[in-house]
Amino acid sequence: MPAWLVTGGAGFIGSNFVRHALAHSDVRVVVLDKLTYAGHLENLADVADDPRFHFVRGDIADAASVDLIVREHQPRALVNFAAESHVDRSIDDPGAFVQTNLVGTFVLLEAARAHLARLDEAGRDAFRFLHVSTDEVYGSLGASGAFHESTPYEPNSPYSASKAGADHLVRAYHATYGVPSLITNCSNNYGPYQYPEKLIPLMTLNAIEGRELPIYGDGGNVRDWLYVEDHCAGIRLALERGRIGEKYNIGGKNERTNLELVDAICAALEAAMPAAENPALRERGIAGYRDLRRFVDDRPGHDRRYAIDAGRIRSELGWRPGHDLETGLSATVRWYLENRDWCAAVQSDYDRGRLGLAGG
Ligand code: NAD
Ligand code: TDX
Repeated sequence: MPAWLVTGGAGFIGSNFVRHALAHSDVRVVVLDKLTYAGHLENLADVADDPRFHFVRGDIADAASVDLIVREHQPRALVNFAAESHVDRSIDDPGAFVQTNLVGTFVLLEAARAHLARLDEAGRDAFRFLHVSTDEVYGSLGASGAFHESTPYEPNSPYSASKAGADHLVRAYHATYGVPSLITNCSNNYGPYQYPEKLIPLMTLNAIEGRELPIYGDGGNVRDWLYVEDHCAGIRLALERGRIGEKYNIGGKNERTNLELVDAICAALEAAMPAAENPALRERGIAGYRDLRRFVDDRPGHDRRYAIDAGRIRSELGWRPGHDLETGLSATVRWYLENRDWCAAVQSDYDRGRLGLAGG
């Protein structure tokens, strides 16, 4: 049975992808993850006993460990999710982003090149390197238009610059060394197991606890939201049927301003746990979740709008998102309500305080 080496598989999207891959493909899944603040074995608890699942703790920027894992597991595919992923943290500590996102991807590409050189022709034909990237590499949009695969890269944060650099390395290793690679560029994901530093879980948990909902700037910044399972399905399609050397944009055409999204979270929470029955609000005389909203200092370099044109993956690979934002958001809010132990476990060193003002 072929193996897929999934880096960053203990994080939000990676762990959802591991579940998706084990359910939908006849493969072994080997996860390589450093278990940073964002990576947790709890995210993989339900697949831990699957004989097709194997976990290795390690750093993608450590060439010796990566080489060892590749030699031992002889992967048919390497899917790279491992990254420092939070824009606000990249403003406070950009070095970690360059190290993991750029140097780490370089180390993986070198390992793939060495692996390919050891394979026979059939093995080389079958191998794929899929690099999971983001729409943030394209920069910021005005009021209209959408990112296409041919949109020039104009990253604005240390996070997106490090992801853009990694994308360029992946492209160069295909052009120069023939590494059979693909890149996916996806919009904002949401769903279960997302670390509570990101907008949707942060707002959900703050609201449940009756804490303020910090909206950066005027709340008019637009993001294009996609349920994580739909992203995972797109990645698997690209891996199994995508054209080598191509990029595929993935997004669900769910543009919302941050203010609209926070209001939708409040509405979903009101349906699942009415504010009137929530002691955290009742004790403070707060009537509704929306009353917790506060406008706070903007994020430095805050991209105004993202929107994805996913025409290529739709027409070439038949990808379609299976979740609309309203049902996906309700399911996500319920998941956070029902998984408070998980929330407490992953936030042992984090209090949801403001990050990312160092550049301001
Ligand atoms: P995440 O922060 O939840 O998870 C990242 C995972 O990578 C964690 O398990 C962490 O332990 C691991 N990791 C970090 N540094 C590592 C290293 N040096 N070696 C090995 N493992 C390491 O991130 P996520 O939101 O799941 O994002 C996964 C990928 O998808 C990232 O590459 C990100 O750029 C990309 N992406 C994310 C989104 C989104 O909305 N979250 C959208 C598009 C693309
Ligand atoms: O407390 C907050 N208040 C707020 O207004 C937080 C955490 C965020 N925001 C705003 C900033 C953004 O406009 O909400 C929007 C979403 O913020 P994040 O959840 O931090 O996501 P974003 O910066 O858009 O990046 C995300 O999508 C693309 C992921 O974190 C990246 O990994 C991915 O590449």
